[in-house]
Amino acid sequence: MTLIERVHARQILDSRGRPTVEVDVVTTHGVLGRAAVPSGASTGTHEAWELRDGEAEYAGLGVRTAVAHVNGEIADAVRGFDVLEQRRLDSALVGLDGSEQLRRLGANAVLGLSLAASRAAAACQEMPLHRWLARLAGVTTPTLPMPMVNILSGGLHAGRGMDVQDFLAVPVSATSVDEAISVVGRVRSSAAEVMKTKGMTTLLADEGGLSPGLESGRAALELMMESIERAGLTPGHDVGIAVDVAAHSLWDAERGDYDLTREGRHATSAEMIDMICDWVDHFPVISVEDGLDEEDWDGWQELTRRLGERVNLIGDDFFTTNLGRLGRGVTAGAANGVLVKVNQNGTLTGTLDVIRAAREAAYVPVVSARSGETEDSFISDLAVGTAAGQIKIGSVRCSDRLSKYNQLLRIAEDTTLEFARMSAYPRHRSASGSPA
Ligand code: 2PG
Ligand code: MG
Repeated sequence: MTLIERVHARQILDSRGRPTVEVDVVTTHGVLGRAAVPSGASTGTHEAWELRDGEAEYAGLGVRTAVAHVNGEIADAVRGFDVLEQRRLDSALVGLDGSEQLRRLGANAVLGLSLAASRAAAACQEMPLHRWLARLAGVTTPTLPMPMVNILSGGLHAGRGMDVQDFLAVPVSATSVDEAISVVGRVRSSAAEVMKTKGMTTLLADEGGLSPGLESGRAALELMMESIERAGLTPGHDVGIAVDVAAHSLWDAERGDYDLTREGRHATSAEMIDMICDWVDHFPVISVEDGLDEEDWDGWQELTRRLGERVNLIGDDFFTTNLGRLGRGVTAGAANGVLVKVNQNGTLTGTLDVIRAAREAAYVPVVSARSGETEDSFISDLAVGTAAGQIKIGSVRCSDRLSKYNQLLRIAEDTTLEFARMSAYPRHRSASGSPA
């Protein structure tokens, strides 16, 4: 049977050594579904609420209260629920919490249960998780996603060594997910070689990327170009560049502008837009995430007017995987893509709804990890099952990242699944000028 019999949550550690919630859901036939909750560093104000204990243990970051909520109130409420009825379960959880942003029970408590239940549901039906998620999402043709892979890190993931948070490689000419991972692996390794020859440190940032501490975005893009070429690949043709500015972390609320500390200057919204346009004009930048602050709506509209026909403009902190904010963005003509993070939303069903709404509005989704991750590879199945077309996991280093790449490789053994290639980049033209 597929009814929930037992629920057990525990406090485990994430890739930054910080506590997070793991939940086990066991059905009446003893089938186990287990899931762990990720955690961000550069977070948006409108994200679902991560409940932390605020006590001495782990410098206030313990999650024992959230764990107790799962083992107590949530377990009592969901016992007897059918794991096959994910929407019903998730709306019961949201109703039980009853607060804005799931503040009362904690989104980390609610999400842990939600994801674990879906794993149990897949296991009960002896179905791979991505197939079950496809069914929940109403997707008939799951696909393997194109990865965007972190090479250089800055911002809150690398001690603010660079102002911009992420420079990523997109293996645009890859014809399989296997090849895609191997191509970006070459770029990652050659970036380390280039940095060594320049006498730079090659220690790892939070997502396994390198942290060259360069003073400007342009300098980082030049390093990306050199790394791609040193790997024997052609920038633009073989490998495109994606950037996550994570501009909310640069926002200076007092001055109402952006603090580019490493560049030693402040920038207005218009200057940020000019800077991003300059990158797109001079480098094979095909995707820009959070180019502006989460409340800079006018700026987002202008950025979309200037670049929306040429590159993917992805809202992360801007949309926070929130249906209402995405809807507002669509109406305003702000951005043309949405980052999808399960813990920004708080439930699996809510996350699937955001992906569906994005698709209906012709906004491209990017299923994404958080900078604080565990060995849980749920998002790989989510990206495949929803046919999102893109996934952002981090660098090809560290087990918390590799668990997800490796899961993609496992899923890819099902040869009936197609690789999305560049389908999530409708604005991209290959070097020959023909649509990709
Ligand atoms: C982001 C994510 C992942 P964080 O900004 O896109 O790179 O970072 O989890 O810290 O929000
Ligand atoms: Mg981001």
